[in-house]
Amino acid sequence: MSTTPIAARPFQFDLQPGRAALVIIDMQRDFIEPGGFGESLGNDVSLLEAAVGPTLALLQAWRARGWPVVHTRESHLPDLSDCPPAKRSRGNPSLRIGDAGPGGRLLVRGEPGNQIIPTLAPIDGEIVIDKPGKGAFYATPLQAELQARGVTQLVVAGVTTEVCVQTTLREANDRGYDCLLVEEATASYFPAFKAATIEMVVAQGGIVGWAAPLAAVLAALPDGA
Ligand code: C5J
Repeated sequence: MSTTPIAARPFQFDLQPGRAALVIIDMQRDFIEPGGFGESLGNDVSLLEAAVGPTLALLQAWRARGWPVVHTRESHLPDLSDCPPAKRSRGNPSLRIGDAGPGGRLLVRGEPGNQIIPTLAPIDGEIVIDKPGKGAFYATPLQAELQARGVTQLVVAGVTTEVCVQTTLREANDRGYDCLLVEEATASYFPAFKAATIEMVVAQGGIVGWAAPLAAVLAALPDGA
């Protein structure tokens, strides 16, 4: 199998074209736009905007090559039967998961605020995973979808770095996927947490995976269509 070397930390990531899915975590209005779940928790959502352009660049690169793309959405069923009481009881006591905000019910599947932002909206043929947890594998068909396509590597983008992105990286790592986190294509409401997460991922010889700048990933990709 041919590989494409990407300059990464803690050492070169050997991308296997066609076996590497782009996984975009929770680039939803609920986290990125005012009036959603993220803002309900007191966060400055404008901090996540920086990840949109780099994520779009990755998405366009994957689409141009016809490689697998996964989008995830943190979401709950309208009756909240998949939302553990412990999850709902924390956060903002006057605006909880399932309560009505300006974009509809917070973190509820199908609500306007729960959709992926228009710039990064999925297109036909891309995998969309609704996930009730922070990790993309818990209580979802993601593992089966990846296995069906022969995917063994995940190139990961999305928000927030230390919550859903990191949880997904750890879940994927335990399942045997090689994961590469693209540094500019992820963001946090807490820049220090983003930086710390990247260091945690690559520490100890890549105990969770690899990290690389966007430019290194794009420069290494073989010519697209
Ligand atoms: C959070 C996420 N932060 N997508 N979700 O609750 O990171």
